[in-house]
Amino acid sequence: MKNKFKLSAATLATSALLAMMGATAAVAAEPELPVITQELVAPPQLPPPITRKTAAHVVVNLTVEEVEREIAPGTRYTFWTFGGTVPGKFIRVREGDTVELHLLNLPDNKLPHNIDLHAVTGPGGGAAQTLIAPGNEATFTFKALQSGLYVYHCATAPVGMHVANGMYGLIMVEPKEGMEKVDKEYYVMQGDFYTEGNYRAPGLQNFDMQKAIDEKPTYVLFNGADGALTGANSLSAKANEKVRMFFGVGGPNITSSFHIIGTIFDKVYFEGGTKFQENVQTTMVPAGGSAIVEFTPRVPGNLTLVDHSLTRAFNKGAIGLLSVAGPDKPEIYSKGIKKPLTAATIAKVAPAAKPAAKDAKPAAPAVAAAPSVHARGKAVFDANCAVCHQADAKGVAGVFPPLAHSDFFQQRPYEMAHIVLNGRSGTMVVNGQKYNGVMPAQDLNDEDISAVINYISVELNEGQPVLTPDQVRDMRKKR
Ligand code: HEC
Ligand SMILES: [Cu+2]
Repeated sequence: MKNKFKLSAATLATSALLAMMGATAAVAAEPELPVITQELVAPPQLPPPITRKTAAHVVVNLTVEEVEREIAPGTRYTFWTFGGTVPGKFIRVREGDTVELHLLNLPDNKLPHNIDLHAVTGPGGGAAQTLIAPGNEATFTFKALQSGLYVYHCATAPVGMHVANGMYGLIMVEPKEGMEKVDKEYYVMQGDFYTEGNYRAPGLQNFDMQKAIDEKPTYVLFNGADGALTGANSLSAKANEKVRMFFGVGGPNITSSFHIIGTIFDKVYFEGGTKFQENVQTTMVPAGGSAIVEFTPRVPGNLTLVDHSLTRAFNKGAIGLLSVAGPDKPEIYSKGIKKPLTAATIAKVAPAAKPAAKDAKPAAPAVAAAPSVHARGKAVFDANCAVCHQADAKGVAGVFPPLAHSDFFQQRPYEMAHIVLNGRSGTMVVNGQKYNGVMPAQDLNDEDISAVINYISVELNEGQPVLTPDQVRDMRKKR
């Protein structure tokens, strides 16, 4: 079985070379290489580092799959993928290897697809050889001449649309001497997505070509989904482990100011090339480009991956977490001290007390909420409220009031949407504790406000769902 495959692989390699060089003599010189089949794993994982010291003939079987799945909690989208995942399956070869790439276009797919690998030396990067309709398989062979981290993507017209639907991945061509040993490796790619509905608008969303042309993405995401690297999907590492991240930008349009909050990159192989820069905070990664970043978390807690063009992170989804386990190291990172200002300090800075915002409107009738709405409410809470009200919703005494078991909330749950819509400042008493803070108005849509308020009511205050998106819309009109 294995021998048979080897034979056919060699035949294919030969015919491709023949086509490329138009000569028979050069082919005979190609030594017999051991045949290896590329292991394919789902991101954020990737195949292990290469340990062999000699060239191989690496067979890569990539299957194009058009799949509908969640792009955000409660929002669905039809992705086009290499291997069923966004980004596509990671390919890992060694400089000098011959790569035999098989592209399969599943019979149930609707469109022709192909692949252009930036690791290829030759016109189109394989695009012409691999352009196939559903129900076909294409094969072509190339030699990985230059080491580096390269993007691959579909190059079928309209190319921007195929890429916008998730058709990109990374191929690492390791240098002959191999890569330095690290403790952990991850695979992350950023991409911009364009849907007809707004960010997190529920239901199945169509691709919006005009938004793509205008370069106004609805989503900017790591690994193809809002939440692909947060919550249960967060990455992890132990303190003092060396972490390497293979990072790429599929685009189609938006470059990344890639940054990890809470660490400094020890090394950045900028632009995916062979040289590195040290002690980097943020690295710029172009669309269709990459970087290898290495860092060493030292203290426990969450590191946050962002596109530091920040509204993409906080309003379009480009956020991920890497949770670090280990003992506290106060000499590196102290817990800090917080205390109320003294009367003397207050006198110096002379704050003008702001009047309390006027609360409004009678209670509305109870409304039912589906389980998916709860998932959405939690997602909205985690992304927008937890930063102040804390992940456990218990708040910080005297600074951020609790949302869990809040008597203030429970008295008028319906009115809390006004606070989210309009913000609030001035004094309030929650569970007997006085607060005099500022809550900024939250830039959320009607569905998200309704979902988060219902989530707080049902899950955090043992109450009922209290309002529908339409009721929020009416409040918004009246504000
Ligand atoms: C930047 C910090 C901040 C963020 C983000 C924030 N809040 Fe608040 N929130 C506050 C502060 C401060 C108060 C108290 C305001 C005052 O003193 O008038 C408050 C008060 C509230 C209250 C009324 C008090 C209570 O505990 O019941 C509710 C309800 C509330 N926030 C909900 C939310 C929701 C829902 C979100 C997310 C969509 C959110 N907040 C995001 C800071 C924040
Ligand atoms: Cu395609």
